[in-house]
Parts: sequence; structure tokens; C-alpha cells
Amino acid sequence: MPSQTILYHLGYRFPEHADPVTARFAQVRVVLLCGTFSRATKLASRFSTDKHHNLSNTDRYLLLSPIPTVLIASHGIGLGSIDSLLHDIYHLLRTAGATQWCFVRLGSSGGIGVHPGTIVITEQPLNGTLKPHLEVTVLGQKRYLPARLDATLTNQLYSYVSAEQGVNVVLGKTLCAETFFDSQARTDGADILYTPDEAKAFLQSCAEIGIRNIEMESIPLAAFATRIGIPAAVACVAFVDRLQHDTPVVSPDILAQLENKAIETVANFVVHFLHSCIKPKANGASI
Ligand code: R2B
Repeated sequence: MPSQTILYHLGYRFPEHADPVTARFAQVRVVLLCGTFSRATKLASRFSTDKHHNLSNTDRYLLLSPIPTVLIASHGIGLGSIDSLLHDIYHLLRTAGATQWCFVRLGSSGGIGVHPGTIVITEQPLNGTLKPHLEVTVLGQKRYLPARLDATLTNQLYSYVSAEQGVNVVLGKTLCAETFFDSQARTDGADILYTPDEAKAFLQSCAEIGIRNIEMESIPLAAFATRIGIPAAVACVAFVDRLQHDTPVVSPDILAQLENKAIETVANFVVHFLHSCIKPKANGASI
């Protein structure tokens, strides 16, 4: 084991930064992950109206902690980006002494047979070959890492969102695509490797095996969570029904409203989750 741990993309070093990190992150119970800086900022504002400072010491990711029990991080797009962040978050929270925490990802996605605005809760992520594991090259060999989400956390999230007014929710499989264009059967990339009919047939076959949306991070998150034994759940808002269109057909204003509703819903779930699993302290403070 190296004597120093370097969090390359969050810009911390241990043991050097261990004390301030412990003071700041020891109470974290939920790590809320999302793709973009703006979604992370909007999520943070649901927990506190204070000004939020980026706790990352690099400009790779946005890392916010609006209340001591909640850490919010933007993970960017795809495997390489989220995987680097997850390793750093693991080191950060282990050094801080946080012991009971979980991941909840709120993403955007292309829906499969669902209306725009539907929140798809992932029951099982599948990789690009429709298998439930992360396929990754390690030491020159293909490795297949099991990628499981936590059934209890997933069901809690699904029940909570189902009871929300004005939200469509489905529980289903999620196709975690390697790339935004080719791996998602889009026909609007720079160069197309298949015919429109082949793309349609693939999306239809996804629908037939219970896939309800396509995004790009659920498999690496589930594989990482499985490796380190931390519960994880994934909720994504669908912006388009990919059985009908390649790109969203609703206006940017409506898309923003759909995203905001998903942010509000998932943030409310996290508050509910924290209230239901943390015993109130003597002074009555609970989260
Ligand atoms: C959904 O949207 C992003 C690509 O635009 C990607 O991060 C994902 O999973």
C-alpha cells in the first residue's frame, strides 16, 4: 500500500488533508451523483439556500455538501469520467470515517417506450451487449465485473417516487451505453454504422427484454458499488422516447421543467430517506 493516497481528480492528499476532510465529510450518508454542474447545483439548493462552494480542489468535477449528511458530485459522461470520481469519493469518505453511506444517481436518459418526463428507476443495468456486468480491460484481458444495484434502496426509491403527485415512474432495466451516438443506436452522429431500420430493430429488441431507458453511467456505478459493498440506486428522467425519435421533441423550456421535477423528486426522496434511517439527536436535529 502506498504511504500516501492521492485523489487525482478531487485534489486531496492523505494523510496531509485527513483532518479537514474528516471534519467536513464524516457524517455523509448519501452521495448524490449527477452528470452536470448545473444539476448538482440545483440539487444542492434543494437542501440548503446557502451559497455552495466547490469542495473539489480541481476543476474536473463539482463537489458540494449542502448539509453534512449529503455529498453531491457531478460525474461527467460515461465510464472513464464516473469511474475516476468514484475511486476518489471512496478514498475521501473512508479517510473521513464515514461508515454508512449509499449512492443515488439522478441522471437524464433516452426513454424506451415511455413518455418524456417519466422517471425510470433502474432495476438492473445492462452493458452494451445487454449483459448485467461491466466489461473492462484490465492488464490486457477482458474482465467482467458484476454490476448490482441495491434492491432495498431501489424499492424505497421506487415506492417514494410512485407516491409523488404529477410524476410518471417505471421500474425497469437500463441499457448503459458506451458512447452517446453509435452505442445508443442514434442516427444523428457524424458517421452512421447501421441503417435506420437496424437501429429501430435494436431499440425494439431492447423494449422487448424490459429495457426502459438508455444512459451511460449505471453499469460502472453498479459495478463499483458491488466491488466496495456500498448500496446504490439509479433514477433517470427520460427526455425522449427513443422508439419514436432520436432527439427530444419537446421544447427546451419543457425539458428544463422535466429535469427540475426529477431533481425536486429525488432530493425529496433523499430527505425522506435520511429522516427514516437516522435517529433524531437529543436536540431534535435529524438531518
Ligand atoms: C445521459 O446523458 C449524458 C449524455 O448526454 C450521459 O451522461 C447520460 O448518461
